[in-house]
Amino acid sequence: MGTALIYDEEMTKYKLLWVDPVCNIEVPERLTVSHDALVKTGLADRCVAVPVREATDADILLVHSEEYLEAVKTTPYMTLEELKDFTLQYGDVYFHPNIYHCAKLAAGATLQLVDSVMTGKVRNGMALVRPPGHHSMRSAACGFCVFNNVAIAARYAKQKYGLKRVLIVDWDVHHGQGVQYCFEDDPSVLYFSWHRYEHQKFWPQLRDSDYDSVGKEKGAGFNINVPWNKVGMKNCDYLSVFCHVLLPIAYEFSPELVLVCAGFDAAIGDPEGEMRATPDVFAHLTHLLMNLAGGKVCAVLEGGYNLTSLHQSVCQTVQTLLGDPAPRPANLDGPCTSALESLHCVRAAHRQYWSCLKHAAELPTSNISTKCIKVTEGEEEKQETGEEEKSAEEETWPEPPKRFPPPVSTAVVLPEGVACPDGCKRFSSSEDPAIVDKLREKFLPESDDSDALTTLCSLTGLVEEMEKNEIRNGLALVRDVSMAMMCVVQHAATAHHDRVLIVCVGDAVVPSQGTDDGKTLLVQFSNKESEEQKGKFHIHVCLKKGCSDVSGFTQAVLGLLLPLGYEYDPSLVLLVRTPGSGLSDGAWQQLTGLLQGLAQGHTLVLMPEGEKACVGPTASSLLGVAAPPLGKLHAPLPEDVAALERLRLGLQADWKLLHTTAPETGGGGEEH
Ligand code: Q9C
Ligand code: ZN
Repeated sequence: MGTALIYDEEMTKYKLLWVDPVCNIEVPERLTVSHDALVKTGLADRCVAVPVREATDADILLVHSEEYLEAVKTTPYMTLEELKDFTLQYGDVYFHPNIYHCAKLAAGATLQLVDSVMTGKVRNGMALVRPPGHHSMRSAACGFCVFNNVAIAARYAKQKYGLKRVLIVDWDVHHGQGVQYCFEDDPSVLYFSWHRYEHQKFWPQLRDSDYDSVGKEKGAGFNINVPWNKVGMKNCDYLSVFCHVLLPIAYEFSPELVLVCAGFDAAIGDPEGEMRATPDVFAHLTHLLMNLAGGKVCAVLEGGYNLTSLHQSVCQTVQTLLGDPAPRPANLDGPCTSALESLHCVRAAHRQYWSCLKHAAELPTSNISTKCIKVTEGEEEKQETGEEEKSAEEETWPEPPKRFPPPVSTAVVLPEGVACPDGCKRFSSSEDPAIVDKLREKFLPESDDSDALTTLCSLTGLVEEMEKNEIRNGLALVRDVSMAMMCVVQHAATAHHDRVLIVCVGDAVVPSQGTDDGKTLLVQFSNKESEEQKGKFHIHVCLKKGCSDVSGFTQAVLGLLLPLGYEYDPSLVLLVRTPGSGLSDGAWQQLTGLLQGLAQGHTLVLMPEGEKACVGPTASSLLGVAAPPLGKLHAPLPEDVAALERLRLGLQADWKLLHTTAPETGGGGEEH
């Protein structure tokens, strides 16, 4: 199952015809550079090309008023003066004789994408469109947008495929107020947006864009706004909001389809956003959504005005949709104070609606509220740092490194008699006698179990192949998981793996030796009440029913394991399942899928021989098949939520990505 790419050159055939410094950034080249980059990198060739179509009147009327549609219909016949006049009634938008045609194609392209994904023709996809859509409202063009492509698509998907829950993730740097207004009272469409806000000083300067616009009536809780009150937000700020707000709520919601308002003006170098996230962050944002809705993710271009960061970000997004492993996340040095203030406010505003946030801190006292306008009348405060402030467009950053998917995706080490799952490769390493002797001496001194020795030997070989990027990930059924784990950890250190993240599901005797020097980070999930925390690198997550409560487990994975994993940035993930872990296949597949955003997808899974039935589901997740949806999650056990919160608080001193509130300094002024 492939990835759709929807594009038509026709959508480059309109442009600004008069002088307007507000609109001159929205140029046809936005589309051509993006598409050219996909062609040059060979990514376009790997996608399924799906043709665009014109949205019909009926499609457009799903969101827009008849009067507005009829008015737009007359624009192709207008003179230049009439177009200018027509434009004047709206804000930050321009018309052109061909824009109506392009707007129909942009909406139609989005619907073609939804159809391709919903009918199973492809797994996911991206539509490269102009004009964008998320600012346009029922009866108004706005912010370069004419028809609300994604809003139309959400209504269309609900109507045509009977969907009950659609998630819209708007990672464009502007607030998609058009989408918010469309679904404000509708609990079947969950809308999430982060946006440059600056205490309402940034366009579109709406009170409605703040964190306390949570939706109305039945839709209360289904509108999530994350206002950025400072510019310069980085990868860490974005990932933190995904881990601590979007993902927990999205998993609880359990969408049947994910639509992304995929603007790239939140990336570094963009003159509108003035943020500092690098293009590779979009690989991670995309990856983190790909296990929702059974992988049904439709990304639709919105903004993005720095042509370089735009095409780099588009490539990162498409390459991830295609299933290539994400690059290692770099420099996650902790969210900034302003981002933490926003995070705190959003979580507080939503805690009454989502059980995953039940224990979130209450709204901060007014002095750190994001509403507090710290800027003095008129001029922006400018901290004189001596260093000249760079304008966004002068910003430079290295080109994201090329991503090479290893020749082998998934290697398996299985006992004879256990079939090799489709798409995987059976792995056995040539048995170098010197290595075999060492392994025997260390791990099997007084046994002559040659099968066990062969398995250990294969595991060490597998670790080396992953380090060389010849193999992406692997899976092994072993007799003694603890011993295999020990063997892999010891070998990884000699095979140049700088850091190994060990995720252990269930009770096992885990090696505590060597987990205090930072070369390994051990996170263990079980129902065994643990003694005190054993230090920064040995973390025990205790859940009352172990891993059998899917809600509690999911919450622990999203709010604890993922941020720890991202901040630790391992070069290898060792995922260990112990006998009788109680974890359902679905939750296990989610875990396996999510962890592959780390370590360039280098995950080695160890399972006990008794769990043969789990080989198939695990292999499928390792191969990049989306995990099946977990269904709407019920509230986790209150004691688990409380325990997780305590654990998170206790670990905050060591792990910055676990913070969800700003330090109480009274003002929260310091920045980056
Ligand atoms: N500098 C999209 O990204 N102008 N639209 C703002 C403040 C409007 C952006 C002026 C920007 C519209 C789809
Ligand atoms: Zn934008």
